Amino acid sequence: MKAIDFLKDHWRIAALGLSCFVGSAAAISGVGIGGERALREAGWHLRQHPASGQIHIVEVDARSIGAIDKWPWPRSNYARLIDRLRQAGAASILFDVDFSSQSPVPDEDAAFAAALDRAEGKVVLPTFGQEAGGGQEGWTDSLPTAQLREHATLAAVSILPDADGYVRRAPVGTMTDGLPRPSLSAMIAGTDGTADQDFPIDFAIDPNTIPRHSFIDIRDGSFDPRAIAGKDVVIGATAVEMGDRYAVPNYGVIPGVVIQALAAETLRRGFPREAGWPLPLVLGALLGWTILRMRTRQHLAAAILASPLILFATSVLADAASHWLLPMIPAFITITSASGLALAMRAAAAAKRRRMHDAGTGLPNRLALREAMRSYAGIGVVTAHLAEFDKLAVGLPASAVAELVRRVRDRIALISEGSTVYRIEDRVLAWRCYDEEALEIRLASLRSAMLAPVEIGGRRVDVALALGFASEAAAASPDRCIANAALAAQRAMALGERWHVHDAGEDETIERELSLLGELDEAIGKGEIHVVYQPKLDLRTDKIVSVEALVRWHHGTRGFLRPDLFIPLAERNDRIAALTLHVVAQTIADLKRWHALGHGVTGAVNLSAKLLSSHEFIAALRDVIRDGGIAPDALTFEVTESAAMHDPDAAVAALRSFRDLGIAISMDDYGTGQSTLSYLKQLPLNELKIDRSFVQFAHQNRGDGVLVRSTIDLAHDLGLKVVAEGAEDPECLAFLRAAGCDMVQGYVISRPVPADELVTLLSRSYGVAA
Ligand code: G
Ligand code: G
Ligand code: MN
Repeated sequence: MKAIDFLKDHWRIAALGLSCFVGSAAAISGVGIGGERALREAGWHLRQHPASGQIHIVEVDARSIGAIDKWPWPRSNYARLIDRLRQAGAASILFDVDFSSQSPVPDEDAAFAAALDRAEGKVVLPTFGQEAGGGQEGWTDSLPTAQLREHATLAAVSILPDADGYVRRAPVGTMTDGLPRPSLSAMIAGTDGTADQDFPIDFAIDPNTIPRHSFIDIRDGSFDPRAIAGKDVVIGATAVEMGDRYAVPNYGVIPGVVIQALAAETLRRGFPREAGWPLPLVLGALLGWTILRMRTRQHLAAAILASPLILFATSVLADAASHWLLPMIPAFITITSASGLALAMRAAAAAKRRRMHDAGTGLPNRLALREAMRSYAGIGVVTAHLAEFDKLAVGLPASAVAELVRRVRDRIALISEGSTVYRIEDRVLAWRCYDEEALEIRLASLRSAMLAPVEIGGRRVDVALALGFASEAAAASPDRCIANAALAAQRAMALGERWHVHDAGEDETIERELSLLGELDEAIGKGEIHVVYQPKLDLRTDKIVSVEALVRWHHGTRGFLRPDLFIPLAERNDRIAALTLHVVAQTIADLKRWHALGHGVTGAVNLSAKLLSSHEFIAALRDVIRDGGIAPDALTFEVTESAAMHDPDAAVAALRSFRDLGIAISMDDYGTGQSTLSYLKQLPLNELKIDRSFVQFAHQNRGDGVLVRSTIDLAHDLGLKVVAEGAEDPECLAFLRAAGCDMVQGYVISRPVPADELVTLLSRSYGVAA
């Protein structure tokens, strides 16, 4: 379990690292600026609050313009305004009105200058920044006329929209011709700062709450002076036709003078502190980590939903509480990425969980077992193979089969000592074993538990289990161990054992068989399958009258392979018909050559029991005999006793069909099976071959001798020819001759030899003296 947790945390750390990287990359590349603005606007909405009331606006509004009815206004109007404000006790009087050119009437300027003088420096006049013309770089300020600025303080009222046309920031001061000058807002707020420094305007302050007065009302004294006392008064145009209007976030297009007032209100709170993105990114990383660590779906959902709110609230609170402005988008991107990765991880984990479970029963499957074996070691894997599973699957609905498997699982769980039970195949359950000691006892109790039928949907179903075991240490991989255990249960089933322990020797056999099987198909084509012949001597004529065809495989790399090795393999894997047809064809070809040389010899081919019930084989055999162009009575099939015993009716039918083709039938290995001669009477036989275990010592061993002699007599009574096989010495041959045997096959005559060598044997005579 530890190892898995560790891996999972690695995953999380990597996911967090990636998320932070994406967040940082967004910050550095500046792609988040739109989001940052949107976020800030949302924050302003949330924190929206009224202005302080310290700053008042005197509007050059439509009504005033209508009342004065001359533009530009004669400057005596401004003079009267200043006097009114001064008398009302205004703290400062700041103009956002252009006085850079002289009035057409000099008296008007003089009146204004006099009012400025009376105000004793309380009045601030604006300088407007504009791009320097005439090919010069930088900015120049257009100042109020010399006559006016003599009695006033100057402040910059430049407004610098962003590239998208929105005004979001205001300068603290401007630098003109090497001369620093404070901005109007800095002047009102009394902020010290560096020229060319700027700051973000706080649009949480509602511009509509800044107290406003119509110019004409102030000029004419129709206002409450107490409202103005101690206030900073900014005078500027708000009438649409004056054109001094700018787009700002959240409030549409507003007059420049209002922006000045807002900027001043902003600074009155203190200078806004703009933090870099790394600080909020750390918060984003912490939240991202929390998201990545959530275990349950509910917690994850809560973390994913709460994190952006926390980030947003943090930014709003930081601004509200201490005028900190935090760029949040990189942190947002970080948590978004972490959320995405957490969800992806969850989806992947869910998919994995689905892959690791059997759909029918919900039990963990082979994959899950393999995974568990990779994580921690056990002693071995035990498997339970449900006998007759196919019958159950056919006889019961799918849900009942699943229920049945779960019931079996429950019984296994009673003895598996807390081990998880896996369904590794439809019919095979498996669990892990951690202590071998009581295993056999536990399996015995499982077997006795299985004696009670399982009740499914009112039906009682008997389930038998074949059990297998394979050691984990002995297997090269978990997969291999599982396969070994499954194979062991299958072996137990096939062998009728209670349980079977896999052993490595079986592996080797299987491996060899598997690779041989693949090669066997090719071997026939490549000419690696040969046929050798062992003569049968006719004791009456002392001539070789027949030969037994014995197959040989000269394997390219393994050398000479004995038939005991590959015949059973071919039988189990449906290759025996092809192989036998090959032997038959080869034997026919060789017989034809010998016949041509004048030797009237017959050939015997061994026939596997499997072929007795194969209609395809009989059909193909007909073709081979026809194509071979030889009289079928030159052929004999040797069939073992056990083959004929296995399914007597089928055997009789098959042998009949061979006989109908003209082929003689010989009973091979006689004496090793359970049959009696009287039983054999029912089979269409021509010949009996007494097994070499009786023949070999018949001349020395009295019992064998009696057996061989009586068998010969009885066979003769049934009209069968008798062949004694396995005669190795002349004394044995003499005994068989005396016993009246018809033919002898054995080393005393010849070992099996290739077709060419046989020709010389055929012309020899085998007299008693030989
Ligand atoms: O001498 P030898 O090792 O070939 O014989 C081993 C066994 O292989 C014998 O029992 C023999 O019957 C069997 N055998 C040899 N050739 C064939 C064949 O072509 N078909 C079958 N089914 N068995 C064969
Ligand atoms: O079962 P079948 O009759 O097909 O057996 C033929 C097998 O008997 C072949 O493997 C062949 O090599 C073997 N064989 C034939 N003659 C003798 C013999 O005299 N002694 C021994 N030991 N084996 C023999
Ligand atoms: Mn044989």
